[in-house]
Order: sequence, then C-alpha cells, then structure tokens
Amino acid sequence: MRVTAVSGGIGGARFLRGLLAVLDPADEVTVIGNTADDIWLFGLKVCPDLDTVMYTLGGGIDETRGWGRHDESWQAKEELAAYGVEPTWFGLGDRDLATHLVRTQMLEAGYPLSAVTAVLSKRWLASLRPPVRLLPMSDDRVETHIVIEDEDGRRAVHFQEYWVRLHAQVPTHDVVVVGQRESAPAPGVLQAITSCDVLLLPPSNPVVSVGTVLGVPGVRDAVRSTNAPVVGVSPIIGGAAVRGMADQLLTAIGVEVSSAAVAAWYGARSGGGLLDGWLVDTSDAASVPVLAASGIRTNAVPLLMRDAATTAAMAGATLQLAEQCASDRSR
Ligand code: FO1
Repeated sequence: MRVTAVSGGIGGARFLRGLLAVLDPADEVTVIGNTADDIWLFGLKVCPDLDTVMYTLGGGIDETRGWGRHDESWQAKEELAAYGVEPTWFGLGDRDLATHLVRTQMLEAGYPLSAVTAVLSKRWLASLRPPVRLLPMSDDRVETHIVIEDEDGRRAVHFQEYWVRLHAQVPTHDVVVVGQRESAPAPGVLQAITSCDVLLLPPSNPVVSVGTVLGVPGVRDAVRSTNAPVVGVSPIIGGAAVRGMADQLLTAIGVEVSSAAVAAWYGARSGGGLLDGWLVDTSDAASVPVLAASGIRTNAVPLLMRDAATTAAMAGATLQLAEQCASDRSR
C-alpha cells in the first residue's frame, strides 16, 4: 500500500512514527513536508519541519523539546550570543548545525531543496521499513509571515519570530505566505498525491503546516482528483489546540477553534473540498453526525498522542477510516 502524508513539525512527525508502527514493511510512505517555516539564519537555511520529520523518524530527535537533536550542546549558540549577533531567541544546537551546513552548502552549489533533502534523508530514513521518502512541498522559497499588532504598531514578522520569540502571545491579524503563489510543487509531490492508495492530513497545524502545503499551486487540485481516500486528523481536541498554538492562527483566518470547524475549513471532497474522512477525539464525538451530514465520514477515537502505543492506535484508526472511505467511493 502506498501512503502519502502531508506533515508539519512535531505533531505530524509523531503521528508518522505511529503510522510506521502499524504499516507493513512492504508498504511505501511518502511525506510531503512543509517548508514555509524555513528561515535563513547566520547565512544558513534552516528547515524546521523537514528536520523534525527526519530526526523524529530517524531516532535523532530530542523527545522533550520535540525539535532538534538529542544529546545536544549549544556552544556555537553561546559564542554567537557573545558576539551580540541576533537572533539569540532561536536555538541552533551544535549537532543540528551540521544539517544546516550540509543543506546550505548544497543549495549554494545549485542543488534544489528536494535533492538536498534526499541526501540528508539517506542518513536518517534509509534503514526504515516501510521505506519513507521525504519531499519538500516546493523547491522554491516560501515563507510564512504573521501580521501582528503590538506597541510598535502593526507589522509582519517571520513565523519563527512569532512562534519562538513571541510565543504566539501577541494579537494576530493575518497569515501571509510569502512566495506561495509563485511556487511550484517539488518533483514527485503531485505524483505522490495522485498515485497513492491513502492520503493523510496528520494533526499538524492546519493553517501554517498543512495549509501551506495545500496552498502550493496545483496541490489542492491534485488532492481533489486523487483516487485515494483523503483522511484528516483533527489537531484540536475538545476546543483546544493539542500542541503549539493552532488555535491562535485559526482565529486569525476566521476559523472557530473546534475539530468540526477545521474539518469544514478543509471541506468535504463531495462538496468541492478535500476530505473524505475526519478523525476527531472521543471528547468531540458530538460533532460526528454534523460532519457526516456534510459528506465527511467521521470517527471518534482517542487522539492524544501520549505514547507510542496510543499514537500507533490512532494511526491505525486513520487507515481503517481510509478503508471505509474507499468503500464509500467505490459505491
Ligand atoms: N522552537 C522553539 O520553541 N525554540 C527554538 O529555539 C527552536 C529552535 C529550532 C531549531 C531548529 C529547528 O528545526 C526547530 C526549532 N524550533 C524551535 C522549533 C520550530 O520553531 C518549530 O518546530 C516549527 O517551526 C513549527 O512547526
């Protein structure tokens, strides 16, 4: 079975780890990673979501932080701060730096991000069964900026400044994905969507992780046209974002913070949207009939990824729902 999954950072990567645990070694997984979080720092290209997927699936992640490398040290970060260079609020660990150095070196030699990601993935993903291919959503530069308002007035800040320095605790007016309209899907992305057997939208941030991938010209149409069932997993449990600040950004784009509102925002494929199936937490079971009536087959299962076992069970539930959706579609 060929499974394609869109992924952001921490939540998506953890979900994928559970997915690998329930798939057969003969299956194939393609991850389309969000690159709109990317940031140039100290002359280096940092791709947080791609790195979080590689490190999480490849065993290099720091489990407590959910990002960056375990057994990390911060000497270079301290030295940079000693020179007074900014930003000091974004932690680049010494081990993590090697990833950005290799990536930047290859980009400057003219390799596209997809080729760079293939090389970096060899180290982290090559031994996985089922095999996992990680594709950036685009080889073009796409950057999420958030329009905020504070004592300095209204201005756009890079997503990482909003997320890491401001902790999303500042009035948010809009999400602007710079370069998205001009971007093209990276090689293999559209094909991974149209030729897979199951397409999954994991519980990553619907606005700045999944939404940014879907916003790459051509991707949404590919999702709507694929023969594979399209199943999403709610990142909202009981009216609150599970991790990070999905709720804050949903409000910025006028979407209510609920699993039903996020599903409606993705839309039912039968109504011109994207979803055939939607997984909500048991605490949101009341939304199942409403969503079913809108054309989205919805199941309620425990969605909190407490540990490997609950995450694997949740991933298993998405595959079961995909099967139900596939039989719906074959009718
Ligand atoms: N998140 C933080 O909250 N603080 C950091 O200093 C930080 C550094 C960092 C470095 C590399 C990297 O790949 C991720 C990093 N993150 C940090 C997480 C990152 O902001 C988020 O994982 C994504 O951008 C959101 O999905």
